[in-house]
Amino acid sequence: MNMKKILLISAVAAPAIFAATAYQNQVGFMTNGLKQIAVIDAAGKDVVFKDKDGQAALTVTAPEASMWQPANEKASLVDFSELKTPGTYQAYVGDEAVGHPIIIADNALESVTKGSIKFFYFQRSSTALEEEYAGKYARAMGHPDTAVMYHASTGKEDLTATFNGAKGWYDAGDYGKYIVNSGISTYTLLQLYQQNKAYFDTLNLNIPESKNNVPDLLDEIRWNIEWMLTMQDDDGGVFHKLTTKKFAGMVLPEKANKQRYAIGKSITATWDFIGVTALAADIYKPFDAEFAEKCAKAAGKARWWGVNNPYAYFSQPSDVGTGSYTDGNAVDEKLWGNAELYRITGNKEILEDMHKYKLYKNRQKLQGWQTVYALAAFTIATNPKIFEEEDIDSAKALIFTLADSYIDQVNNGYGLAINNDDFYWGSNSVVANKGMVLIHAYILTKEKKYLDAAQGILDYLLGRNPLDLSYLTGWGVNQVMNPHHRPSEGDTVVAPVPGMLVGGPNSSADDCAKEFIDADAPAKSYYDNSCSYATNEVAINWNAPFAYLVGSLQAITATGKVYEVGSDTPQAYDIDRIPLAKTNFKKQAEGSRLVFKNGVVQVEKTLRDGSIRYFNLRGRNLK
Ligand code: 9MR
Ligand code: 9MR
Repeated sequence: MNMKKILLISAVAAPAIFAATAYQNQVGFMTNGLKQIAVIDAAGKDVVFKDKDGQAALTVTAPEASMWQPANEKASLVDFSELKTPGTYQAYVGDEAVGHPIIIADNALESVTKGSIKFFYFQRSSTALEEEYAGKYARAMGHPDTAVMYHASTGKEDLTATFNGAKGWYDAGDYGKYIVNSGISTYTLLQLYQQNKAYFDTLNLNIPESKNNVPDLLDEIRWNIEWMLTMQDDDGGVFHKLTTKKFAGMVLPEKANKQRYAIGKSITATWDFIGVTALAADIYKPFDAEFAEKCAKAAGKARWWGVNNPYAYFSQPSDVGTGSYTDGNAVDEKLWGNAELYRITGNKEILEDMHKYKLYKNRQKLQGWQTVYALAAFTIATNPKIFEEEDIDSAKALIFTLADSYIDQVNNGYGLAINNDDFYWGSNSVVANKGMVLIHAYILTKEKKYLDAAQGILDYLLGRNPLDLSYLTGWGVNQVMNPHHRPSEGDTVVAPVPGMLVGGPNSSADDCAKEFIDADAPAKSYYDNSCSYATNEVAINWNAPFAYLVGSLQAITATGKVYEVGSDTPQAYDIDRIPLAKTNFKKQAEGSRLVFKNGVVQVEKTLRDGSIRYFNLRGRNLK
C-alpha cells in the first residue's frame, strides 16, 4: 500500500478553471471505428484535431451541450470518426489543448484485449507465476489446494477427508474460488472465443501454454474449467465454493495459507457448472477430445443431481465469512444449463425441461452472476438451427428489449448508454455487460447503432467519464492505482497488476468510499483506494465482459467481419446413459410464510418452480 499513488492521481485530475475540458478514451481508437470525445464548455466552438506536427487534420464544431445525468454535467459530444489516418492527435479549443493524446490505429484495442485476458493468468491459483510470463509481477505459488477439506455444509460424511481442488482463478481481490461466479465469467470468455475464432486462434498471450497448438485464450479458460471439474461430488452435485472460513489479510497468495474448504453444494452452482461444461465440451473437442468428453459427462451427471435436488439453494454457514453468492431463484440457471446441454445433445427430454423456464417479459434482464437468463438468450439466438422458433423468438426479444432500451439512453452529452440506475456494486461490469448485449444485437442485425453504443461504453471505461479516469489498471493517462486486490497490495511493486477492471462508481458503497458518494452524480461515487472493495475491487466476472467487449470491438472493427449466426454445428454428445427427468420429487406447492430478514418482518413466498421471493408487508417485491 502506497499513499503517494493516491495523491498523484488527484493532482492530475484537477481541471483548469474556465478552460474547456474533454473526456475521452485514453487508450486508442480503431481506424474504422466510431470516435467521440465529450467536451465541456465548448458548445458552438471549433474543436480542432491536430496531428503530431501540429497540423489541423479535422475541425468539428462542438454541438449544443446536453446533460448526462450520472455526471450531473452538460457536455458536447464531438464526433471525429472522419479522422481515419492512423497516428497521434491532440484536440484543441482555441489555443488550448483539451483531453489527452488521441491514438488512432488498426490495432488500437489489441493490447487492452490481451491485457484484460492476461489478468486471468495473474489470477491463477495453485501455481507460481514465472518472470517469463509475469514480469515484475512474478510470484511464488499460493494455494496448492491439493488437500481441501469438506465443510459440514457439503453434507459429506467424513469431514476428515480431503480432495484435490487445484487450479482455477481467484475470484477477485480475495483468494476464494466460487463456482457461481466462475459460471458467468467462463461462459463470457468462451463466447468471446467462439464468436471471434479467427482472431483468437492466433492471439499470443505469453502464458506458459503459448507454445502448444491450442489458442491461448482457450488454454487460459481451461485452467479454470479444470478446477471447476474438481468441484463435482461423486453424486453429480457441485460444491458452491472453495475458500477459507474467513477472508485472508491483504497479503500475497503464498502468505495466505489457512485451511481451505469446499463449502455447500447448491442448485445454482450445479446448473452454472452444467452451462460451462456443456459449452466447453463443444469448444474443446477439436483440440482435446478426451477433455471435451470429460466435460460433457460431467455436465450430464450434474444434471441428474440438479433435477433431483431442485430446492438446494445455498445458504452461508454461520462460521463462514467469505463471499456468499447466494441466490434464491434458479429458474435462470436451469434455463441456461438446459440450453447448453440441449445444444450438444439434441435430447428432447432436455428441451422439454428447458421449456419449463420461459423468457417471460419480467425475465428480460441484464446478465450478472445472479441473473443468467441473458446467457441462455445469447446461446439460443445465435444457434437458430438448433433451437425451436419460439425459443429463438423469445431469446431475441430479450436481447432487443434490452439493447433498444440502451439505444434510448445514448442520446446525451457524453453519448453513453449508461444511466443513474447502473451505479451499484460492480457498475463497470454492469455497463460492460450492457456492451455484451449490444454486441449480440449487432451480430444479429449488423445495425451500426448497436456497435456504436458498445464502443461508447468501452470509451466510458477507458476514460470518457467525469473522473477522467481509465478504470483498467495499466492502461490510460490517468489510471486506477489502488485496487482492492491482495496480490497488488501484498507485493512491493508500486503499480498494481495490469489489465484489471475495477468495480467502479457505486452510489450505495458502504465502505471507505462512503464520503465520496455524490447523490447527484452517481458516476462520481468512487474512491481509488484499496480500502474500498465496494468501488475498487477487481473480479473475474467484471473483467470477462470487459474482455468480451474490447476483444469483440477489436476483432469486428479491424476486419469488418462479424460472427455468422447459425454457422456453428456443435459437437454431438450422447448422454443417454444418464437417467433423466424421472424423479420422485413432487411438484412443490406454492406457499408463503413470515420471516425475519434484514431486520424487518418480510413475506417469503415460495413459487411452484421452487424459486423464492420476498415482499414487504405491503406486498412490495423486495428483490
Ligand atoms: O477482501 C474482501 C472482498 O473480497 C469482499 O468483496 C469484501 C466484502 O465482502 O470484503 C473484503 O474483506 C474485508 C472484510 O469484509 C472486512 N474486513 C476487511 C476485509 C479486507 O478489506
Ligand atoms: O459481485 C458481488 C456483488 O454483486 C455483491 O453485491 C457483493 C456483496 O455481496 O459481492 C460481490 O462479490 C464479491 C464476492 O462476494 C467475494 N469476492 C469478491 C466479489 C467482488 O466484490
